[in-house]
Amino acid sequence: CLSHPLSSLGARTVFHYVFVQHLQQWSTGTVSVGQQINTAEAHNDKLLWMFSLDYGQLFALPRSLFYEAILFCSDCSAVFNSRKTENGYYRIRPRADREPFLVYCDMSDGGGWTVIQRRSNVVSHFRKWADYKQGFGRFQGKNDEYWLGNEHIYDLLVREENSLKIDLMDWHGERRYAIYENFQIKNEQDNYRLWVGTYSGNAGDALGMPFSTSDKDHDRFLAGNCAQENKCGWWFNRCHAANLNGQYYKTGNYTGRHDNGVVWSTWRGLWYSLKYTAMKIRLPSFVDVGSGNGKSS
Ligand SMILES: [Ca+2]
Repeated sequence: CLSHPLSSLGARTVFHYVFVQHLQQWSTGTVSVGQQINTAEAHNDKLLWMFSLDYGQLFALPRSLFYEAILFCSDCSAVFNSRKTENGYYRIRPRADREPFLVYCDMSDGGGWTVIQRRSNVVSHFRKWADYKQGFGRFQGKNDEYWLGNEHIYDLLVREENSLKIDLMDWHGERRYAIYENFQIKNEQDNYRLWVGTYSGNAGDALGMPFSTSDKDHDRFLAGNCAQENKCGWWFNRCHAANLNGQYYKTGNYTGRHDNGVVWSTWRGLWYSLKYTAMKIRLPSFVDVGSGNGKSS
């Protein structure tokens, strides 16, 4: 996560990261930074020390350790603030006690957006609870699509209040967006129930409910299973006003037994499947310190 110069970082920026200690070089126990060691794990011939440090603590580290550090940002806002302002995939770590994972960082639109969902292609979304929990899709190409995973999304959202922005595009290239303040999801015991605050935007307001998949039905459709009908997982009600994980129709308008397309009904209705969608989150307090010129494309 870290890039030079150190002094450009906010004093309160907190990093989750791992030091790789080569056992041949340093004897066990020589690394000690206050009481900040969360865990230490042995992996082959290396010892991984996991810390959560702020800028002051980081700066106080011995230089020899510093250069061995492998740093992970907690989200794409932290990536952006470390002056990595290119769109692309970055490995982030919202929780020090869990493994880092890849995510697409949208550094346009003000920068610092952590993208939790992208649609644009042909990855099947007809998957069970476990897949939606862990995440699926492709994490390489510029246009790859994925679901980040409900656990990862939960870990990203649990730390602080986040805004959700949804980007939509139809088959004529027309774009709309929806912004929700204070986007939260509950944990798995509460079926990743979605909660959103104030809506703003030009796409209309179309969200609510717990998460459902074909094997775990939490919707309000008593006679059936919305996730089965729509062939995907989503926060279904009876069944939906929006479903960005729906079937990908390459025609825009579609017909069928069920309104199971990539749908945002308050904009294009239930029988229009969108060409591109993304869901992305960012701290409302995020300040674009990277560019300093307020650029947003
Ligand atoms: Ca049902």
